[in-house]
Amino acid sequence: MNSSPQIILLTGTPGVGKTTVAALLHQKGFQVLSLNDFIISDGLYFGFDYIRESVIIDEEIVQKKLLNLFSTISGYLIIESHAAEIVPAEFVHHIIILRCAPKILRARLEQFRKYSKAKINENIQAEIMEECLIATQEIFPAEKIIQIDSSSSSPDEIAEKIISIIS
Ligand code: DAT
Repeated sequence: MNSSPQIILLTGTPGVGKTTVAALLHQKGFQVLSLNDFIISDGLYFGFDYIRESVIIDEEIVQKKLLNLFSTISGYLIIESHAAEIVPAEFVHHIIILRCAPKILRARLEQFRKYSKAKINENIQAEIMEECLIATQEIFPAEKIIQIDSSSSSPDEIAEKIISIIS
């Protein structure tokens, strides 16, 4: 099938709720891709950075594989990723950045993640410094970027907001 999917990027610092909201959107009938799962399952990385506790992504091959995938699908595709800037920009319809109050984010990361203290602090710092927002603003026009606060809305409310943005 020759097609041109419309990508909705769901991004934000780890712990803001991307996976949870993406799963709800999938339940509601949307096509969803976890970029991290895609990278791991297809081995699209050079190795593991033990200091930063994250995989070292082979961005070029990820982009090639994404373009292959995009040529086989149509309609909306929600891509959930911390590293939104890897996704070929010409397909991106909207970028949804989930945000979270640092105190709440810390509680989530301490409760649900097996991160070291250093990794938790790094993520809190990234949220305070708006790193995801700045990274997306460098690539995408302001009118495509929408921020949603995950500290004050439930995952279901956020999913519904995203659906209303798409429609
Ligand atoms: P991410 O995929 O961005 O790393 P997640 O979906 O795994 O984040 O969520 C981290 C934890 O926070 C998870 O245990 C569920 C909880 N959570 C997610 N969104 C929430 C929300 N809007 N309100 C309260 N808790 C939330």
